[in-house]
Amino acid sequence: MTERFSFTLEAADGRARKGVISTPRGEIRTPAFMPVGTAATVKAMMPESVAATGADILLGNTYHLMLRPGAERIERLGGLHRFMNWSGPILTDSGGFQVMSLAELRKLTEEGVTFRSHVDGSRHMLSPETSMDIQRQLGSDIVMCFDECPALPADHDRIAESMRLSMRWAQRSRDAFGDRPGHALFGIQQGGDVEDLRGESAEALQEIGFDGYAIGGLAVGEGQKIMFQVLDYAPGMLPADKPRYLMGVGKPDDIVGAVKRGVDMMDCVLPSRSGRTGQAWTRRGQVNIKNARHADDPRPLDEACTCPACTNYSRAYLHHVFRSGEIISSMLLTWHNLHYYQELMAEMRDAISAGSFDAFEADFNAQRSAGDI
Ligand code: PRF
Ligand code: ZN
Repeated sequence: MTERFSFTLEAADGRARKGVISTPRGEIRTPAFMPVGTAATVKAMMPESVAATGADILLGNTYHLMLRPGAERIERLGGLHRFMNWSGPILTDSGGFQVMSLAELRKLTEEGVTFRSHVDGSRHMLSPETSMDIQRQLGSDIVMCFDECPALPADHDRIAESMRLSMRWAQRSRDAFGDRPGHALFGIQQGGDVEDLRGESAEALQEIGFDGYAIGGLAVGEGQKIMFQVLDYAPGMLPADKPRYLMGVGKPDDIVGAVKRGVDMMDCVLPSRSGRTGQAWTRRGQVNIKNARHADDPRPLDEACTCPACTNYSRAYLHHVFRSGEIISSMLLTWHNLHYYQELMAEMRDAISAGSFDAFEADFNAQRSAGDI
C-alpha cells in the first residue's frame, strides 16, 4: 500500500520531465494539468466527466470554500472529496492570491490578511495558520503554503519585501501543517522577474523543506516572453527530485513552454471558463463558436478529437446552442476544452518518454500556424 506521498521521475528529455506522483487517493501522471474546481465543482461538468477527460487531480480554493459553504460544514459532511463526489487527489490553493483579486477592504499585515467577503460582505481573516487549518478541514491532499503574490511589473523593493514576507509565512505554514502522512505541503517560490530574488526564495524554501515546490508570482501581467525568461532559470533552482508546480498557467502554448523548461504541474481556469464563453481550444488554435461562419457548418469542431462534443455534434449545433444560451453549450465546450488540454499533456508525456519533445513542439507549432480549417 502506497500510503505516503511520493514523486518518481520516469524520463527526461532536455529539461522536460515525465513522472508520477503517488498519493493515497491515486496517481497523478506528470506533466499534469489540473482542472479548476473553485467552488467544489468544475463548472458545467460532472466529476465523472472530468475524470473521463483524463484528469488525475482537481484544484479547489480555500478562499471560496471558506466563505461558502464554509470549511467546517464541509468537514462535518465528510470532507471535500465526498462533498463534491471526486475520489481522486485534490490540491487546494491557500487563499491569499484569491483574496487579493476578489475580496473587498483587504488589509495585509505580518500576521496575515483581513478582508470582506465578495459574497456577503462578512469579515474574515486568513493567515498561514488559519489557511492550514481550513485546508485540513477540506481534506486537501496537496496543501499550498499561504503566500503573497504581487502583480507585475513591480519595483525591486516591493518584490523583495513581498517575497521575504511569503518566506516567513512559508515557515509558519510548515509549522502549522505539522506531520500528516499521505498529505503533502508545497512551498511557493516568489521573487517576480528578479533572478537573485527567485534564488533567495528557492533557498529559503529548501531550508524549510517541502514535499513539492510551486513557482508562484508568474502570469500576473508580465507577458509570455518575461514568464519564459524566468522559467529559463526558476525550475532549476528547485530540487530535481520533487514536483514543480507552475500556478495559474495557462494557454496551450504557455503550457508547452513551461513543460519544456521543467515544470511538472499546472492549473488554469482557461479551458473551463472559455468553454462558457464560446471559445474552443483545438490543436489548430482557438475557435470562436459564436462566429456566424459556423452556422451552417456540418463538420465537428475538430475531426480528430474524440470528445463527446466533437464525436456527436456539428459546429452548426454548437453555434446554435451557444447563441440560444442553452446550458448544453457550456457542457459540451468545457468537455472539449478539458479533453484537448488532457490530450496535450498525454502527448507531451509520450514525447518525453520517446525523447522526441522537440519534434512534438515543432508539430504543435506547425498545426497551430496552419490555422482553423
Ligand atoms: N500564489 C498562490 N496562488 C496562485 C499564484 C501565486 O503566486 C498564482 C500566480 N500565477 C496563481 N495562483 N498561492
Ligand atoms: Zn472535442
